[in-house]
Amino acid sequence: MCILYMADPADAQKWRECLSSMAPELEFRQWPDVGNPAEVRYLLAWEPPGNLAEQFCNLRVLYAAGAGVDQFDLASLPSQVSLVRLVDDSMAGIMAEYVLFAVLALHRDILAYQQDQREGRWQPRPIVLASQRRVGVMGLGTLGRVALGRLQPLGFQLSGWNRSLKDVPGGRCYVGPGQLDEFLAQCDILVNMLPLTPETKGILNAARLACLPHGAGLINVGRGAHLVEQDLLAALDEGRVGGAVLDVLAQEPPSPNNPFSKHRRVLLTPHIASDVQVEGGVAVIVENLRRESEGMPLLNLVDRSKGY
Ligand code: NDP
Ligand code: OXD
Repeated sequence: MCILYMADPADAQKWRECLSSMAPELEFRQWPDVGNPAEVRYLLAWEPPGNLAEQFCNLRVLYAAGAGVDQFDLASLPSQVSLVRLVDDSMAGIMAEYVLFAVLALHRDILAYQQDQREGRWQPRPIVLASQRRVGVMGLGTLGRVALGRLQPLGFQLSGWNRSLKDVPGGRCYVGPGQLDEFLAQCDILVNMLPLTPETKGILNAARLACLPHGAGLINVGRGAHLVEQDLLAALDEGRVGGAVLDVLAQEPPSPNNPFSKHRRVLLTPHIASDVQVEGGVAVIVENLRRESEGMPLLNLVDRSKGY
């Protein structure tokens, strides 16, 4: 029984060591040294090769090397292969750190102070209490719920928007497309933590941004394709959106003339809000070996009909 590693070669040794200590029954192989492809039962990849069924006739589980699975063509995955995300608590904690940082940066006008510093101004701005600031999170999944839990002690007014009803600490959960505009209208700072699916692609467009209170802040840690970048640029230029922290872009890395790169009201980071953690990922694989042997449903299984 073997697991074939096809993710970042730089991390292969860490995965090999952790798997051999936590799941010694699994033989570790690294692409392109496949050996006998019929022995490959598990595959760990950011993006797998095409025609999986023909290449690996006994493949049972495809482990996505991350939380998002939008890079996979779900329709072309063989039906007998389960797709599982390697997201865990530590990955959610790392994401929550980034969200806290970005919310606080927008809350305390840090982008404007950075610009003041560059231009030689010493100009205090009025302080808004956290209790007067409304922070809304779109997507209350594994990552969104942890971020909300970490924001709560800071005293913000919290809300969430999700497909199904979820608990929002101290605040309201808005549900489904019918309550989206109402949700947006009360977000002084909006955090996008949705998965990218046909339903959520382009969800942050001119019409939705226009629902936000004037001067609201936007944080995008989901995927670049959630945002219609031209629409955000227009909203920033008109002051309808006051500032944005973007960890993801439609094109990564951005071209040198990307208009956000030098925008005074935008903070860009190179898709580092979180990342898969080897120990946590291996713990998911180990738990799933147990579940598989007991005929139980797998942990972090992607629902292909929903796309996440
Ligand atoms: P989950 O699958 O655990 O959660 C997704 C949540 O979004 C669910 O609560 C789901 O609702 C909700 N949702 C999905 N579609 C819709 C919709 N159409 N309308 C309303 N709500 C919807 O995902 P994670 O929390 O683990 O990850 C979220 C995303 O974060 C990833 O897909 C990835 O794109 C991104 N990411 C970014 C990283 C970065 O470094 N920038 C790192 C890791 C992840 P329901 O509960 O009802 O199913
Ligand atoms: C992920 C990511 O989805 O790093 O895991 O973006």
